[in-house]
Amino acid sequence: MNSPYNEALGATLIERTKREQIVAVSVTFPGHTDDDTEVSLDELELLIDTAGADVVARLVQRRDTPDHTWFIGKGKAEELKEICLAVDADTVVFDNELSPAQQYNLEKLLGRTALDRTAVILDIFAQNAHTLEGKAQVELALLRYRLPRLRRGATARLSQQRGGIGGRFGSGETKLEVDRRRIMRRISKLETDLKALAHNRTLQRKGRDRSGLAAVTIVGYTNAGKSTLLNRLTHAGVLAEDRLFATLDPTTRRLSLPGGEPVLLTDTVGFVRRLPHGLVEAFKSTLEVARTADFLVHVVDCAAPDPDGQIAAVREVLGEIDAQAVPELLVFNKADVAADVAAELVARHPGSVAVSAHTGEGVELFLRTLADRLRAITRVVELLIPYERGDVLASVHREGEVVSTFHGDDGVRIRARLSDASAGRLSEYVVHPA
Ligand SMILES: Nc1nc2c(ncn2[C@@H]2O[C@H](COP(=O)(O)OP(=O)(O)OP(=O)(O)O)[C@@H](O)[C@H]2O)c(=O)[nH]1
Ligand SMILES: [Mg+2]
Repeated sequence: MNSPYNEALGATLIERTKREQIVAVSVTFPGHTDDDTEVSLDELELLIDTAGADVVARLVQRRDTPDHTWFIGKGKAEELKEICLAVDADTVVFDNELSPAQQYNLEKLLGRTALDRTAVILDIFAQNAHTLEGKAQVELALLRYRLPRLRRGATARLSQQRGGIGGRFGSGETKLEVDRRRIMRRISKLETDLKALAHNRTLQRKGRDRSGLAAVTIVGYTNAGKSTLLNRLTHAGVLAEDRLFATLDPTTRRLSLPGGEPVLLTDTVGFVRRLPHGLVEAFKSTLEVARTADFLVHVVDCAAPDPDGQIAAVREVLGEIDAQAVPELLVFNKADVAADVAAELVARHPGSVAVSAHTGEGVELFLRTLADRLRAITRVVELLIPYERGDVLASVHREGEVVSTFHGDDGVRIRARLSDASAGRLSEYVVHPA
């Protein structure tokens, strides 16, 4: 298409594509305050912006329970329709999870696409997945989301645009049975592929375990500065951006701690409040790096509106993936822009540290603390190694810190500080676990 030349301005106008206009809706249920709702809506607005659309109006309601048909009350739904017309919205997005039926009923009433927070998060993930595994995981989550939302094509449908988040996620009209079967086949293919990829990852991890290095995984809320911290420490060159879910695929780098012992440091996908369960499920193999880590570095953004809420949300997801027992060091980041908050948080969370991944401030203390904490999760064991097993002796020296050596009749008696993993591997030589 040729760009139109505007005579009056004497210029060729570049057509601007209009961003999708969205009305955001949320319901406050008992046990939550209006403030909670606003914080969550602010975050939804960020998520929507990241997905490439604009929130042009917000609507909130207080209810005891969701309405079965509309989620909000019937009167409120009518009000929502008026607002959509007034602001010429393309799509409405609920901050709460809609059932397929509620989504469909709302779309019929409003004459435009109705979505929930889950769809927006899925959409961002879909845009940010780059590796084979990341893409397969996202596609799996998308299809599982879409399957119960397929509708027969008879209903007269929505005026509108088919682009944007709305176009990608609205309940679509389809040749129902054909599509359902096709989607189910694709889901089982993706499940098989992902299992194979996860198996490869396990093999890689076994190889890594043999290296004897402690595995440290950086976890935290999305946009907390995890990738920036990895970059600062290892010059990994990972994409770090003021954008939610910039990282989906894990990156591992070797890092030498003060005192010399190297560890493997991994940066991975961030978490968010109400991270859709289906997504956690689909990202299981990516999230393994948190569950199987020897240690977690939990990065928290001090400049965020509610750091404690973010810590709680991260811990909730860690619980969901069975990683709650992995020892954790809380690292309060962005201290350069929120020094007071950082100091207050460190005071309230014993053993935590404050850093700025951006300026490097506090990073040395963080590394020393990490080295100390890692040392504390190692233990001193006594081993008896036959003289002919020079290879075993060498691996004790490589993997641990030798405390004392005694040459006896039956072999070398060694006391060494070893990680649980190394001690386990060498268990046949262990004579005295301390
Ligand atoms: N002022 C300041 N900004 C920071 C600091 N660390 C990170 N940032 C900024 O915060 C934004 C997010 O940083 P990332 O490192 O991408 O955050 P992340 O936790 O990896 O985020 P996701 O991968 O999207 O979950 C970027 O704009 C960074 O420049 C810091 O210490 N101070
Ligand atoms: Mg990142």
